[in-house]
Amino acid sequence: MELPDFTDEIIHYLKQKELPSNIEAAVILGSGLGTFTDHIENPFLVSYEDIPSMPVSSVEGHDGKLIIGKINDHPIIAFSGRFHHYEGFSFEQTATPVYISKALDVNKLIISNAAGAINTSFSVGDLMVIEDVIRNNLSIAPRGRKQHRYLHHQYVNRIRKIASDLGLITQQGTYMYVTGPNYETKAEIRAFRTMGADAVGMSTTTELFEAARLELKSAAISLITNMSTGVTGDKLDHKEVKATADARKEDFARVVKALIQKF
Ligand code: CYT
Repeated sequence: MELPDFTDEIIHYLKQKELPSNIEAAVILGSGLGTFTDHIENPFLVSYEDIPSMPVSSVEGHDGKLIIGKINDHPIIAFSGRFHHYEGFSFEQTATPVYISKALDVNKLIISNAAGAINTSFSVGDLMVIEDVIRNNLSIAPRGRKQHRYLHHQYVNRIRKIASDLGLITQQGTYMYVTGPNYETKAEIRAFRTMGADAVGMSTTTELFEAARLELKSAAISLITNMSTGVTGDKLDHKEVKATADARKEDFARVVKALIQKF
């Protein structure tokens, strides 16, 4: 399986660290959701800064480390701090955690993000299981033309069932990718709604495409941190995104932990 050249040094460095060989799942943590790492038992931490060729995120609410450890005896790797195209990273660089996961033979991936609701029946704090995506920039799948099945419908139902067994109601829907970094205009949100989008955000999509190409099984969950522009008339700011993530991070962690065991 072909990984981009810039990952060679990253993987070489990590392989010297004698990481466990049986890591079952990788978790990519979205804005404000980094505290999931507090749940990891016996954490072994590597700062992105210490890894040669590793991108380092500059966004508030994003840490810069990967953590290897266990969740209920399941070995996992978590990425706290992700990479956005609007920070100046190439689309390929934004998928770095996927390449690392593949190189470490991890075959399950759980992706999370903070997103704005376009669907007016959603509420702030909802968890939305992503069933499909819309790209506003069709160059984001870096390699090859093949259309992969990047999200399997039966997984969406299973993830929702796993959450509902915990007493948590989830939404499901289509995630609209925008490049950012600025929030969308009112007219854009109206347009995206007409296109069939339920939520909007600035990440996840390249990771999903690359994970599919590399044959990882993916689940993707959006935390609805705000209603998107024009839905309520409130002004958007990154503080609201972080406050909602703070209020909902424990339920998010419960779902991810259950997914690690059962997905
Ligand atoms: N919210 C968000 N748009 C939004 O409204 N978290 C990303 C993009």
